[in-house]
Amino acid sequence: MMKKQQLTIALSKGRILEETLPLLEAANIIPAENIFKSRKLIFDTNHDNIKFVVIRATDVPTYVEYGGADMGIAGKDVLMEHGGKGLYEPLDLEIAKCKLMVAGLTDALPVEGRMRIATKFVNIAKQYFAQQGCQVDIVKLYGAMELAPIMGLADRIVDIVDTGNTLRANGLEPMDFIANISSRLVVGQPALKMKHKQIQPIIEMMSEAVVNRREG
Ligand code: PRT
Ligand code: MG
Repeated sequence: MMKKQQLTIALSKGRILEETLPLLEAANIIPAENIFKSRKLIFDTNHDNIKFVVIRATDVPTYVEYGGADMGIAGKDVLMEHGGKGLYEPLDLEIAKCKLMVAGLTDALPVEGRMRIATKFVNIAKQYFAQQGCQVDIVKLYGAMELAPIMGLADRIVDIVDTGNTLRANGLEPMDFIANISSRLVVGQPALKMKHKQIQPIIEMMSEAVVNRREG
């Protein structure tokens, strides 16, 4: 019998990890130790040929694109911002759902001339406003986007909104909808070719788990 190939799955640490593990478990892939209680970056699983790497959400598409991991799980926001080059996206996991929105101060007036947009999603914002035929200047921030309009750094922000509580708590409101977001399973181009036999049943089992969860 042919030896099983090594398979590395990149997981986003942070808020989506907790919802990710049950879906992997449904595909019978279970970490060998508690990921939340460890400072390790690489985790063994119940399969001696499958490993997890647990990294920043924004680094997941990069790892998978360059073959540093064979497949990964990341938010659609992160995948859109990355651009999706070299990534195949076979499955919507329907977890960590939220929306990408344009937001601004409550009762903000329409802006005369070029708007200034603060966001960590620079590529998404560029593309969105270009589609709207709207000339904007984009300011890259790494967090707490809500602060930017309050401090006069920007007219609007592009950010993730779930309940809207964070916006409201800071005197902002959602204005324009950009996209619905959920987490996706991604597979890299090289793995898709070389490890298809190994990956296909995993996708199928996870897909079943997504349906069961939906119909739960
Ligand atoms: O924290 P780090 O810089 O490492 O990366 P990250 O912020 O991208 O990771 P993490 O773990 O915070 O989020 C991972 C993914 O979760 C995102 O890429 C989204 O796909 C998804 N997700 C789902 C969310 C939310 N819901 C969410 N509510 N990500 C962020 N938020 C934040 C949002 O930025 C805002 O500050 O929650 C706030 C808004 O929530 P409401 O309920 O107040 O509207
Ligand atoms: Mg975060």
